[in-house]
Amino acid sequence: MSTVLDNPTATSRTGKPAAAAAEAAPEQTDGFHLVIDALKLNDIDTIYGLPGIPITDLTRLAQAEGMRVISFRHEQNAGNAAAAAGFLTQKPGICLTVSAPGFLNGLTALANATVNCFPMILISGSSEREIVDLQQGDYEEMDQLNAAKPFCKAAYRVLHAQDIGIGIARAIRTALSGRPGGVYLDLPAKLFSQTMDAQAGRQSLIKVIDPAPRQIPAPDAVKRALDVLAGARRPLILLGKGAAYAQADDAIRTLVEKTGIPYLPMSMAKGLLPDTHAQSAAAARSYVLAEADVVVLVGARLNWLLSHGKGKTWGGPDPQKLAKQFIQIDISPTEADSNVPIAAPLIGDIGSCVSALLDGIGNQWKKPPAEWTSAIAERKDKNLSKMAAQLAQQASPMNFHGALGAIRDVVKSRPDAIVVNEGANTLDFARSIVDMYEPRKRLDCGTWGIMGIGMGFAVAAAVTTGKPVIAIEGDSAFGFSGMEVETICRYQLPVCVVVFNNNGVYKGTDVNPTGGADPAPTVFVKDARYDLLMEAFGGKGVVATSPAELKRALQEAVASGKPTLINAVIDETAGTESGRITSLNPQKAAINK
Ligand code: ADP
Ligand code: TZD
Repeated sequence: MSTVLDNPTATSRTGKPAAAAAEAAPEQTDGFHLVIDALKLNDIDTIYGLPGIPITDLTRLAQAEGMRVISFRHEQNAGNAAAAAGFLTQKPGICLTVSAPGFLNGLTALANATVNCFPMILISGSSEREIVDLQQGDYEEMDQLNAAKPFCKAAYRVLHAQDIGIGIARAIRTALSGRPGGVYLDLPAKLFSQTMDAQAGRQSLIKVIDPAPRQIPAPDAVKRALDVLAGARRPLILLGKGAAYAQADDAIRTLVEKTGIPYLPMSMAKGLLPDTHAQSAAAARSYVLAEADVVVLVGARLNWLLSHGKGKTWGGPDPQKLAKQFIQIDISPTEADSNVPIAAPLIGDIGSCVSALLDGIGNQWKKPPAEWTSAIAERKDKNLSKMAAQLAQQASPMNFHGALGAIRDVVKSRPDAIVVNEGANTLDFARSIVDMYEPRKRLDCGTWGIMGIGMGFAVAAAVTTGKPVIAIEGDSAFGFSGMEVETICRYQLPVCVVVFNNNGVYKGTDVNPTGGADPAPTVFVKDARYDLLMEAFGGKGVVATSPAELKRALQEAVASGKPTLINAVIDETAGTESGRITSLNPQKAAINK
């Protein structure tokens, strides 16, 4: 249900005192102002974008009207920022782009947001419909509405100023309700200068009421889930980024602690409970996935990141033969059975579902058998002490463990800092080494394993929270969005980028097999000075060659809140091809030439 704005406080758009303007002619508004007013009415206070025809004045006016406008160097980064803002705040992040090429640059981010279930709205200006539809060659001509459709939950276009309120309301509701995701909103150039009576304009705006309504699970589904769980001898709770997004932190923590069930966080669910929690089974991941007999999925999909719920990772070729059962809490009813049978789907929002389980459990719950929890503890201890030895390494140039050990210490002392992380080895090692202590403090390549989210996510994390941001970046990964260090400097954001510089994609040791002058495809300029990129824009650049140097530089950066880039010199032989997903690389066939 929605209400119209009936008591607005808008000022005259004519520039004349309101009373005089009213006498002269009825107060007017236009498409530009209606878009801004509609966003503000829905408590959206920030736009991530890149100006140009036809939206330049929209960015100027939005700033003039008190919105924060964060202007990027490439639309993909603005889009990634919007997506991360959506994940962190449960409000759709807004990305604003120009027509065709700007729109297409933003589209990857829109698709990535949708794949990751992050709410965002890509608003693009577009060329004139009459010309586009007859393919008469307009400036930046493209049928953007249709191009966007496969990459988002819905795509809408507004043709008349009086429909702007409806268009924005529909975009917000679609992005947030059910499974969150990306929405495209097409605003043709002509719309912005359309005028209408200001009072009628105000009344056309909609404040979206309850855009993500709670979805209460059915009592019989709750009972079924509890029955399955009660029969478990080796239960496991698996927390995904849906659980982090849901902001049901207390209920989730209570569920874990009250049941005593060991839990495993997916990478962006780290910190929902501190990684140092006694019930975390992260350091015994392979063991618990293979051995658990009942797994409660909380906002986590059984996709490639979880080996599709089958195979060796899960203890055998056919988990059904092992009588492994899944309980799946998800807002999307079609997620169940996507990869393996789900014994107990629990459909609803995570807060409501977890609360319903807690109500059903009452105070009678029997904690899991000690042989299960002590077997996990034993493996955890062994793996953690093995890791502690590796982390203590002080080799220079650094390896991944030495460098990440230093970062781990700094994050421990600043648990409020947000970690952004991308790369291959840099991602895989950081995910397991750097402990997180608070919810929604870790943002990474997510469901696609996409490179290029780094600086966009870092900007959004800093803008939405004001907290320090530590971006742990492979040198290849950093390159995808590296120019945004200028944006970070321009807005003076508390972001410290740590580039893991090992001279290439994965590592820096490949050679051209022909002996020709071209370097191998995975190799970069050796010993590049990424730190100077930050200095070019007035930020601080540091070279760190040892864990001690890296730790000191990072501590200083976080304490100062100043834009900093630490060029962390990593041994170019460290790391493996594709990090931990080498197995997904197609094998070269043994062909005789
Ligand atoms: P991960 O990559 O961490 O395993 P996924 O992105 O695969 O997590 O899964 C997130 C899941 O969470 C999606 O299936 C999505 O439908 C679900 N989800 C998102 N928000 C909510 C919510 N508020 N309540 C219930 N489920 C949610
Ligand atoms: N392009 C995009 C958009 N996403 C991708 N995932 C890739 C290309 C392929 N790719 C990976 O999957 S990881 C990676 C690429 C290019 C970079 C790995 O090198 P790095 O990290 O320097 O960032 P490490 O830590 O040195 O391995």
